[in-house]
Amino acid sequence: MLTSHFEQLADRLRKAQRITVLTGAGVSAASGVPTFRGDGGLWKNYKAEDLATPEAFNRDPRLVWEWYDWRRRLISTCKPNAAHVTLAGLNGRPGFTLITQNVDGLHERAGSQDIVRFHGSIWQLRCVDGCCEPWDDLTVPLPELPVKCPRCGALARPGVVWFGESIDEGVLRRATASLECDVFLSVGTSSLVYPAAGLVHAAKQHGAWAVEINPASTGAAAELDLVIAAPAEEALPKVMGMSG
Ligand code: BJW
Repeated sequence: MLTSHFEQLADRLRKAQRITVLTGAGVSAASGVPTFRGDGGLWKNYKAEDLATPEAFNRDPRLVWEWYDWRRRLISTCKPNAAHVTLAGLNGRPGFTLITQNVDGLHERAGSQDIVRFHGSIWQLRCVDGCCEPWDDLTVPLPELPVKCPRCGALARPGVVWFGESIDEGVLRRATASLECDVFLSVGTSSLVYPAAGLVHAAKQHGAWAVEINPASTGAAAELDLVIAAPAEEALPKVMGMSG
């Protein structure tokens, strides 16, 4: 039964002119990057409102930076897995868009390009006063916390999207443009965090065939045409292998 699901998806992908893939934390789980929700998820041990909101950062920038510095160190020891590598293989295919909610940079390290980074990047920093353009900083551990802007000395912050913050306009525009697709594939996301979780619905309204790869049931269930209940690092190589 599962094999026929793989074949169905492979067949759709083979025939599709436009494919949009949305990834979430589950894609990096096999690399050792913790997910947010569920057993072992970050939100089991840490409160989002203490660490991933602008209010938390204003209250205690050092605490927030310590958490991000710990995550940067952890991620720096992780390597892309077969799911990242398989998606990187679609690089440059006309009509293909990769949207990721992940901030870990593992898609980039696997070779994916032109990624729509919906929630930013943990490897990008920016001045809270906006005196300069955001900059990349791969240093682990960061030498001084909280990090300061090298140009004006104000606080710097991680270039990620916290709860209550808007998605970058250019990012939202690119994501929205990709919703007019033949296949919308959601991989490794709980589909609980908006507006990312609304993308599958919007793609369906544009006539997309919507499919999910996730070992657990998610918030997108009602929207889906097909569910492949399997880990991304196993399912993606298998499906792409079948789609030729
Ligand atoms: C596997 C696997 C394997 C395991 N293979 N799978 C509409 C309705 C309700 C609420 C809202 C709404 N609109 C806005 C909101 C508020 C809020 C929100 O959505 N809250 C909900 C949680 C209730 N949204 C926002 O605040 C957003 N901003 C916004 O809407 O702006 C407008 C606005 C402006 C002003 C005021 C109010 C609104 C911003 C959301 C930003 C989210 N940020 C985070 C942190 C990023 C930085 C960081 O990493 O530190 O983004 S939270 C966290 O969740 C992170 C993730 O990208 C995001 C999604 O998580 P994801 O990827 O789905 O991970 P998990 O852990 O949830 O799921 C993992 C899945 O993998 C599971 O399903 C597993 O089964 C699966 N899995 N192993 C495949 N091997």
